[in-house]
Amino acid sequence: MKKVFLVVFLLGLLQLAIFAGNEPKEIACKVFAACDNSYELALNGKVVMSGKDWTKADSKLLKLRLGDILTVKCCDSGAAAGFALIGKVKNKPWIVTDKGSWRTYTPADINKWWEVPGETTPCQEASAPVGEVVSKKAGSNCAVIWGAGNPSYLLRTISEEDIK
Ligand SMILES: [Ca+2]
Repeated sequence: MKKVFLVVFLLGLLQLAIFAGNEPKEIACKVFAACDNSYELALNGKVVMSGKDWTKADSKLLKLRLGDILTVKCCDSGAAAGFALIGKVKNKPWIVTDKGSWRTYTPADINKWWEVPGETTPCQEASAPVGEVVSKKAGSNCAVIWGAGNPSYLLRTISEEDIK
């Protein structure tokens, strides 16, 4: 009888271990960002970074998981316009602004601009010196991107591809 209990106990432990293994892994990512001219960056709907000076890149350590959604509200106030971001993990570039993995969208409610509607479209590459500012601070390269309007709304999802 004691053996049965032991087996049940061990199976329970195994199940716990498997469950723990399925928890989305948390990745510590140091994010460098700046926008010409100002931005707010939200992680899953909560603003975690913002800046108003494109000549200085901001940096912050964010803990990201599979399925997390980064949304950015970018505002321009004339001349060049663009947003640049480099997220590094263990000092290597991990998520970086580019035309391929970032999208743009039009929020249904501008007061809840971080809520992404069903339809998103590809963002466009922009030309603004803010890219060099962020690249210099992070020590690696990135593209400068923009959406369709002003403000522009940008989106990056942490996908399976990022985690593997
Ligand atoms: Ca500008």
